Amino acid sequence: MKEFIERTLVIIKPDGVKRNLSGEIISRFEKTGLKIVGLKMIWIDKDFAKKHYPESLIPVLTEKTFLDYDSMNVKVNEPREKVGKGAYEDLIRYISEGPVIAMVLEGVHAVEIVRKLVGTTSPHKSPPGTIRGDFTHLSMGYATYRKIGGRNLIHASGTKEEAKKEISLWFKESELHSYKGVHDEHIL
Ligand code: DAT
Ligand code: MG
Repeated sequence: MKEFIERTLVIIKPDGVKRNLSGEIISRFEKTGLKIVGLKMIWIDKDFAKKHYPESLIPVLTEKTFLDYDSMNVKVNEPREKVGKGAYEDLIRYISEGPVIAMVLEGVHAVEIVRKLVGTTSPHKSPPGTIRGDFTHLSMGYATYRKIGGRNLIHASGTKEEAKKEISLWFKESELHSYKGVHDEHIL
Protein backbone atom coordinates (compact mmCIF):
# COMPACT_ATOMS: atom_id res chain seq x y z
CA MET A 1 0.00 0.00 0.00
CA LYS A 2 3.03 2.23 -0.46
CA GLU A 3 1.15 4.40 -2.99
CA PHE A 4 -0.94 5.84 -0.13
CA ILE A 5 2.04 6.93 1.95
CA GLU A 6 2.60 10.70 1.94
CA ARG A 7 5.31 12.97 3.27
CA THR A 8 4.65 16.44 4.65
CA LEU A 9 6.76 19.33 5.97
CA VAL A 10 6.32 20.75 9.46
CA ILE A 11 8.19 23.78 10.79
CA ILE A 12 8.10 24.71 14.47
CA LYS A 13 8.38 28.47 14.10
CA PRO A 14 10.64 30.71 16.27
CA ASP A 15 7.88 31.35 18.86
CA GLY A 16 7.33 27.59 19.29
CA VAL A 17 11.05 26.96 19.80
CA LYS A 18 11.49 29.92 22.20
CA ARG A 19 8.45 28.84 24.23
CA ASN A 20 9.93 25.33 24.71
CA LEU A 21 6.98 23.75 22.93
CA SER A 22 9.05 21.70 20.46
CA GLY A 23 8.85 18.43 22.39
CA GLU A 24 5.12 18.78 23.04
CA ILE A 25 4.43 19.52 19.37
CA ILE A 26 6.60 16.70 18.04
CA SER A 27 5.02 14.24 20.45
CA ARG A 28 1.50 15.07 19.22
CA PHE A 29 2.52 14.01 15.71
CA GLU A 30 4.43 10.94 16.90
CA LYS A 31 1.45 9.70 18.94
CA THR A 32 -0.71 9.40 15.81
CA GLY A 33 1.82 6.95 14.40
CA LEU A 34 3.21 9.33 11.79
CA LYS A 35 6.90 8.61 11.29
CA ILE A 36 9.66 11.23 11.53
CA VAL A 37 11.87 10.75 8.47
CA GLY A 38 13.87 13.99 8.71
CA LEU A 39 14.49 16.57 11.44
CA LYS A 40 16.85 19.51 12.01
CA MET A 41 17.22 22.92 13.65
CA ILE A 42 17.98 25.76 11.25
CA TRP A 43 18.05 29.58 11.42
CA ILE A 44 16.89 30.81 8.03
CA ASP A 45 17.59 34.25 6.54
CA LYS A 46 15.06 36.53 4.84
CA ASP A 47 15.99 35.34 1.34
CA PHE A 48 15.25 31.74 2.28
CA ALA A 49 12.08 32.85 4.08
CA LYS A 50 10.87 34.43 0.83
CA LYS A 51 11.41 31.13 -0.97
CA HIS A 52 9.27 29.36 1.61
CA TYR A 53 6.66 32.13 1.70
CA PRO A 54 6.67 33.61 -1.84
CA GLU A 55 5.16 37.05 -2.47
CA SER A 56 2.25 35.33 -4.21
CA LEU A 57 0.95 34.71 -0.66
CA ILE A 58 0.16 38.42 -0.20
CA PRO A 59 -3.47 38.25 -1.48
CA VAL A 60 -4.15 35.38 0.98
CA LEU A 61 -2.67 37.36 3.88
CA THR A 62 -4.73 40.39 2.86
CA GLU A 63 -7.90 38.32 2.78
CA LYS A 64 -7.24 36.72 6.19
CA THR A 65 -6.38 40.07 7.77
CA PHE A 66 -9.56 41.76 6.58
CA LEU A 67 -11.75 38.83 7.63
CA ASP A 68 -10.40 39.29 11.16
CA TYR A 69 -10.60 43.10 10.94
CA ASP A 70 -14.33 42.79 10.16
CA SER A 71 -14.94 40.64 13.23
CA MET A 72 -12.76 42.97 15.35
CA ASN A 73 -14.54 46.09 14.09
CA VAL A 74 -11.22 47.51 12.94
CA LYS A 75 -11.41 50.12 10.20
CA VAL A 76 -8.20 51.15 8.46
CA ASN A 77 -7.60 53.99 6.03
CA GLU A 78 -4.63 52.36 4.33
CA PRO A 79 -5.25 50.63 0.97
CA ARG A 80 -5.79 46.84 1.20
CA GLU A 81 -2.62 46.15 -0.84
CA LYS A 82 -0.47 48.12 1.60
CA VAL A 83 -1.92 46.23 4.57
CA GLY A 84 -1.28 42.88 2.87
CA LYS A 85 2.28 43.84 1.92
CA GLY A 86 2.90 44.91 5.53
CA ALA A 87 1.59 41.56 6.85
CA TYR A 88 3.93 39.79 4.43
CA GLU A 89 7.01 41.75 5.58
CA ASP A 90 6.06 41.03 9.22
CA LEU A 91 5.79 37.32 8.39
CA ILE A 92 9.25 37.24 6.78
CA ARG A 93 10.78 39.04 9.79
CA TYR A 94 9.02 36.69 12.22
CA ILE A 95 9.99 33.38 10.55
CA SER A 96 13.66 34.46 10.40
CA GLU A 97 13.92 35.98 13.91
CA GLY A 98 15.29 32.80 15.54
CA PRO A 99 15.98 29.14 14.86
CA VAL A 100 13.19 26.84 13.73
CA ILE A 101 12.80 23.06 13.81
CA ALA A 102 12.06 21.56 10.42
CA MET A 103 10.80 18.02 10.07
CA VAL A 104 9.34 15.67 7.52
CA LEU A 105 6.59 13.33 8.67
CA GLU A 106 5.47 10.27 6.77
CA GLY A 107 2.32 8.17 6.84
CA VAL A 108 -1.05 7.45 5.25
CA HIS A 109 -2.87 10.81 4.70
CA ALA A 110 0.08 12.56 6.38
CA VAL A 111 -0.68 15.99 4.85
CA GLU A 112 -4.32 16.04 5.98
CA ILE A 113 -3.65 14.53 9.41
CA VAL A 114 -0.95 17.06 10.22
CA ARG A 115 -3.19 19.96 9.15
CA LYS A 116 -5.98 18.55 11.35
CA LEU A 117 -3.67 18.48 14.39
CA VAL A 118 -2.29 21.97 13.62
CA GLY A 119 -5.70 23.70 13.31
CA THR A 120 -6.72 26.84 11.45
CA THR A 121 -4.40 29.70 10.46
CA SER A 122 -5.79 32.16 12.98
CA PRO A 123 -5.30 30.59 16.42
CA HIS A 124 -8.33 32.39 17.90
CA LYS A 125 -10.55 30.28 15.61
CA SER A 126 -8.57 27.06 16.00
CA PRO A 127 -10.51 24.41 17.99
CA PRO A 128 -9.37 23.02 21.34
CA GLY A 129 -7.19 19.97 20.88
CA THR A 130 -5.32 21.54 17.97
CA ILE A 131 -1.78 22.80 18.41
CA ARG A 132 -2.66 26.38 17.47
CA GLY A 133 -5.87 26.27 19.52
CA ASP A 134 -4.24 24.85 22.64
CA PHE A 135 -1.01 26.82 22.82
CA THR A 136 -1.68 30.29 21.49
CA HIS A 137 -4.57 32.66 21.05
CA LEU A 138 -3.82 35.64 18.81
CA SER A 139 -5.59 36.37 15.52
CA MET A 140 -4.10 37.21 12.14
CA GLY A 141 -5.95 40.53 12.23
CA TYR A 142 -4.40 41.39 15.59
CA ALA A 143 -0.95 40.33 14.33
CA THR A 144 -1.22 42.54 11.26
CA TYR A 145 -2.59 45.45 13.30
CA ARG A 146 0.31 45.19 15.77
CA LYS A 147 2.83 44.45 12.95
CA ILE A 148 4.25 41.42 14.81
CA GLY A 149 3.77 38.63 12.25
CA GLY A 150 1.15 35.90 12.40
CA ARG A 151 2.67 34.05 15.37
CA ASN A 152 0.84 30.76 15.09
CA LEU A 153 3.67 28.48 16.29
CA ILE A 154 3.85 26.08 13.41
CA HIS A 155 3.83 25.62 9.66
CA ALA A 156 2.45 22.56 7.89
CA SER A 157 2.16 21.91 4.16
CA GLY A 158 -1.37 22.54 2.91
CA THR A 159 -1.48 20.08 0.01
CA LYS A 160 0.51 17.14 -1.36
CA GLU A 161 1.89 19.38 -4.13
CA GLU A 162 2.94 22.05 -1.61
CA ALA A 163 4.55 19.33 0.54
CA LYS A 164 6.66 18.07 -2.35
CA LYS A 165 7.96 21.55 -3.18
CA GLU A 166 8.58 22.50 0.44
CA ILE A 167 10.38 19.26 1.35
CA SER A 168 12.79 19.73 -1.56
CA LEU A 169 13.41 23.34 -0.46
CA TRP A 170 14.19 22.46 3.17
CA PHE A 171 15.79 18.99 2.96
CA LYS A 172 18.40 17.29 0.83
CA GLU A 173 17.53 13.74 -0.24
CA SER A 174 20.41 12.47 1.96
CA GLU A 175 18.78 14.06 5.06
CA LEU A 176 15.63 11.96 4.67
CA HIS A 177 15.49 8.38 5.90
CA SER A 178 13.47 5.28 5.10
CA TYR A 179 13.10 2.76 7.89
CA LYS A 180 10.55 0.37 9.33
CA GLY A 181 8.59 1.70 12.34
CA VAL A 182 6.35 -0.35 14.63
CA HIS A 183 3.21 1.22 13.15
CA ASP A 184 4.12 -0.21 9.75
CA GLU A 185 3.32 -3.67 11.10
CA HIS A 186 -0.29 -2.62 11.76
CA ILE A 187 -0.88 -0.32 8.83
CA LEU A 188 1.11 -1.44 5.76
P1 DAT B 1 -1.34 28.33 7.06
O1 DAT B 1 -0.06 28.49 7.84
O2 DAT B 1 -2.50 27.98 7.96
O3 DAT B 1 -1.21 27.39 5.88
P2 DAT B 1 -1.29 30.50 5.10
O4 DAT B 1 -0.53 29.57 4.21
O5 DAT B 1 -2.51 31.14 4.54
O6 DAT B 1 -1.72 29.78 6.47
O7 DAT B 1 -0.35 31.68 5.61
C1 DAT B 1 0.99 31.42 5.90
C2 DAT B 1 1.37 32.10 7.20
O8 DAT B 1 1.27 33.50 7.07
C3 DAT B 1 0.48 31.77 8.39
O9 DAT B 1 0.88 30.59 9.04
C4 DAT B 1 0.67 32.96 9.26
C5 DAT B 1 0.85 34.08 8.30
N1 DAT B 1 -0.38 34.80 8.03
C6 DAT B 1 -1.44 34.36 7.33
N2 DAT B 1 -2.39 35.28 7.27
C7 DAT B 1 -1.91 36.35 7.94
C8 DAT B 1 -2.39 37.65 8.24
N3 DAT B 1 -3.58 38.03 7.82
N4 DAT B 1 -1.63 38.48 8.97
C9 DAT B 1 -0.42 38.11 9.40
N5 DAT B 1 0.10 36.90 9.14
C10 DAT B 1 -0.62 36.05 8.43
MG1 MG C 1 -0.11 27.57 4.08
